[in-house]
Amino acid sequence: LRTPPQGVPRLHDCRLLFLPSFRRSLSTSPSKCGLFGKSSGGQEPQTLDDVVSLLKHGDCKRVIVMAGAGISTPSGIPDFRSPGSGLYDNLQQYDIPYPEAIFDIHYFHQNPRPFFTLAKELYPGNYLPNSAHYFVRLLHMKGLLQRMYTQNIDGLERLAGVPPDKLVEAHGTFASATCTTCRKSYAGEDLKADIFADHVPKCATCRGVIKPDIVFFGEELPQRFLLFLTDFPLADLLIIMGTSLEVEPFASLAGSVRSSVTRVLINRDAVGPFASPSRRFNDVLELGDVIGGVEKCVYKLGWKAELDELMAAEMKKVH
Ligand code: CNA
Repeated sequence: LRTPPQGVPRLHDCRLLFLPSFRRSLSTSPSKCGLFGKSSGGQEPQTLDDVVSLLKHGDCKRVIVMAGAGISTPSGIPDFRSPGSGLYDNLQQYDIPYPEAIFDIHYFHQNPRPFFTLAKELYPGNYLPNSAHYFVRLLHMKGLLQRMYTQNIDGLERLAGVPPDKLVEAHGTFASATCTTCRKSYAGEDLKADIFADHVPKCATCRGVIKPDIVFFGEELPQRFLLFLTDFPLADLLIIMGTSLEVEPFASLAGSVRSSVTRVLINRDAVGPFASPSRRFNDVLELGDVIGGVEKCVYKLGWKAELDELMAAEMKKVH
């Protein structure tokens, strides 16, 4: 594989890192050849209407979606950092020394129990996808999705029918697991009974602890993450939903689309480059609830009936 594109310094290190505060230094200079607001003579900042028009008129056909825990809070899964409801404000029961310890590989080797207590809570099967997940499926059905990069480990993208080849589960998955001692592979299902019985799953061969293939702080991201090297330079629209952009190297992906490419943030608050002076002139912020933002977009695109139909059909399958 080639070296990462220039100006994306953090992406050469594919270990999971937490950035306590936003201090990125990417080259996100204002676009010189941007697709600025067509409705206003080409000089005004872009709006959601401009993005809708790009999609409707076939000007964007390689859409990349980046997502985080905020797309799954409407499904009932807490995120990390939302004040009050986020996991980091509710970890007292896990008796851990600092919040990130729950996903810290060094801490896990000393004491895997807190992680497995949380794993029981987050385990796929307990929750259903919502319209944010199905919106991405719809982008795929319309032939517009280049790839979805998700930090989520809840499996809701898969459940919503985003095909595996269109998905990069950047922080891993519960679908498979590996013995931390002998590296024997397991299917995620093999661990389920132990996790639900509050037992730490142990390897049948060596009795080592089996860890779901979730990427912990300090661990390498999956090989598939390297698809960003070819995906991001090709992208013609980037939609970012429900993430604080505080975890590297994922967060730096936001800076690796071409500067002429519109980036849309659908999130409760402005984050990452959208909250910094390096915000691009053609960035679009849709602040508020992610479901509201997605539904507004879907409505403007004229896809509402299709999304409703898709969700109704999928809900029938699971009930
Ligand atoms: P985060 O740091 O907790 O940030 C979530 C972001 O989403 C924040 O900016 C919130 O304001 C925003 N948000 C939350 N709910 C909504 C909503 N309803 N509408 C709009 N915005 C909302 O989470 P990130 O994903 O950025 O951090 C990456 C971590 C979180 C990854 O390593 C994940 O594995 C991990 N995580 C995943 C899950 C999951 O799989 N569902 C749950 C909790 C944590």
